[in-house]
Amino acid sequence: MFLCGRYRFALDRPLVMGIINVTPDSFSDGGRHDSAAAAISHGLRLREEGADILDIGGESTRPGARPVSGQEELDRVMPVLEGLLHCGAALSVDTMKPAVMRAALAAGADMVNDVNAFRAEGAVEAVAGGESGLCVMHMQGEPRTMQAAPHYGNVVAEVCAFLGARLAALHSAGVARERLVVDPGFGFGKTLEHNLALFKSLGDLVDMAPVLVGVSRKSMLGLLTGRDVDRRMPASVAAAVLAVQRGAAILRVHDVAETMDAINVWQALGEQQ
Ligand code: HH2
Repeated sequence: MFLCGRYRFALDRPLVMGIINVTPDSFSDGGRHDSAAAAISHGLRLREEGADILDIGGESTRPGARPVSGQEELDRVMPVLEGLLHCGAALSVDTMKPAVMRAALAAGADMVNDVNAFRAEGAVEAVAGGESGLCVMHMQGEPRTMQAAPHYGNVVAEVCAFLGARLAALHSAGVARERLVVDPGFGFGKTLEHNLALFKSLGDLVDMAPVLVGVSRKSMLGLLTGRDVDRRMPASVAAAVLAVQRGAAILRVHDVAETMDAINVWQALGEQQ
């Protein structure tokens, strides 16, 4: 079971988290939904297409991205959160900032997705109370510089150890296990080889907590296919199905309808075997 604010997901089927970037500079859809009205109508469309969770982000984490101030992030995220509050999907806020976490939870957000794994001062305290879902992601370095020279001795062991330590920190702050999901953080301080090793070892993470996978339209798929970002949907859908096969519980995707179709077909054909 995954406890996610107003929602309790049984995890008897993969969940789809649709991405809403309210940013001018996100790598694949930057600038497309940067007015609140556009972001809200995009969210409603993703919900109609079947998204279980909508992930609202007001700061791009693409390699080299410029950090934004807390106020700027709040101004981007809060109107969208309020506009989608009763759309029928759980609402997640993608943020590294404790002040944004607190404001979003107070306004009714169901989940906090922190690519920094709640390491900022005050982040654990900001989310410890209540019943919100929490995504704990691995990142080496910080977005501005993380792709400069990623290095690991053993990437899978190091990512597992990091996530285990962050889960322990959250448990000891009183966070129930049912609230937590982990994410190896594809593309966050990782080369293609690191990403491939982690993808092949998703099964190692599944024992720790439900696993969220975010590979949608990312550059690792560009490297594998030679496609520009606006032509990576088929590769993203293929990777989503493989992630589910390896035990992923939640898929963070831009293309909700296509991902839902692929999962439904995979499940129906799989059940016939
Ligand atoms: N990837 C991105 C942002 N947030 N959160 C989790 N848990 N896992 C991910 O893999 C992940 C994430 C980057 O993708 P996107 O939101 O499309 O772009 P940007 O950060 O440029 O807004």
